[in-house]
Amino acid sequence: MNSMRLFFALWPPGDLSLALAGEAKALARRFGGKPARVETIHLTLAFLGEVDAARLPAVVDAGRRVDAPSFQLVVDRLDCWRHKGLLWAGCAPPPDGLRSLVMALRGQLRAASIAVDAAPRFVPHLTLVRKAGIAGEAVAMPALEARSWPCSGFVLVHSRPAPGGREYALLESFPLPAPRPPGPAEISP
Ligand code: 2AM
Repeated sequence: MNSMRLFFALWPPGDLSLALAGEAKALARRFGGKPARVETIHLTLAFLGEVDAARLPAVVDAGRRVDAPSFQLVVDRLDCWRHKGLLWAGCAPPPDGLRSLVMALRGQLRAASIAVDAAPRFVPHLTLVRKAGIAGEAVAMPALEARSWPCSGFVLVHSRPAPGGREYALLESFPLPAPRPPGPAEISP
């Protein structure tokens, strides 16, 4: 099988990626590990893993069928998974718009019989450092300046092996429309 490692993600705008790459370097200086490169920083919505390349059109089609509005994220916290040596940025709490998007996307993938590698609980995160030396003791995470991120689209990404790790090629973008204004029945007097 000619396979491709694929995932759907939110890709931050350039200024946010730059700011988060700066945070990643500072965290790696403090805790050790490998900081994420600016061009790789993202928030995964659904990880498909290895997919037969012949299924790519069906994957793209599932993305196009997603019916969910744009929303605003505020990236405002740093956290870690000590057992994985992973430091990440996230938002507390994740907005409803993000949850709706993930549910709509996963629903379309399910309908197309495209398998998703899903953790029991979806924890939206942007990985900043891998292989950090944080296994042993409790880690006091530094504060993170809150930054807003208008999410008006998501992308399908091809993860390919590269000399320094992996590189990500954006295969397709899927715009998210502005939220619909409330209908007459929803307007309170
Ligand atoms: P991570 O940053 O927490 O490792 C590409 O690998 C993206 O897919 C990363 O954001 C990664 O999350 C995510 N992902 C989710 N499940 C994965 C899995 N089983 N293997 C590799 N990456 C996974």
